[in-house]
Amino acid sequence: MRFAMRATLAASAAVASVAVTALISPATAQAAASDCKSGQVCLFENANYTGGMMTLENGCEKYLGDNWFNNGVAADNHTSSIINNSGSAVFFYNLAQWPSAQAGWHFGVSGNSRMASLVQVTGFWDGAGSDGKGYTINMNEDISAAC
Ligand SMILES: [Ca+2]
Ligand SMILES: [Ca+2]
Repeated sequence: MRFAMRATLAASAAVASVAVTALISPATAQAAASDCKSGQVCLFENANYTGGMMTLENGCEKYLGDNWFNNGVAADNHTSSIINNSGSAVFFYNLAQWPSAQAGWHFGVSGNSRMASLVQVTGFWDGAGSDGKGYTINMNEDISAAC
């Protein structure tokens, strides 16, 4: 009986330890630029490639409303820096492009390049009156799709 009690206590302690680790890890997860591997396109929660990180699968996420950084923070409207380690340009939009394309702002990040901040990017307007010209706009915390 005494042995059984001791075993139960040990098991409870182990479970509690796992639970605490699971709760703490996501909140303290800090990505770094080196976490974005060759070929990947990576969105970071904070400027300078810090905070949570997520990668684009197949180069596209036309709806970021159901995506999260690896620390549990919602990806939609929270991206603040980008690394594009793919060989192709990727475009980022202030409006979700799924289920249908939306007219709004977009900007591009060339293949094998990165942007440590999105506060001043060269954006293009896709809506009515689109003139094909680049404008300096603030896309920090304003990305809802990428492709
Ligand atoms: Ca998505
Ligand atoms: Ca952010």
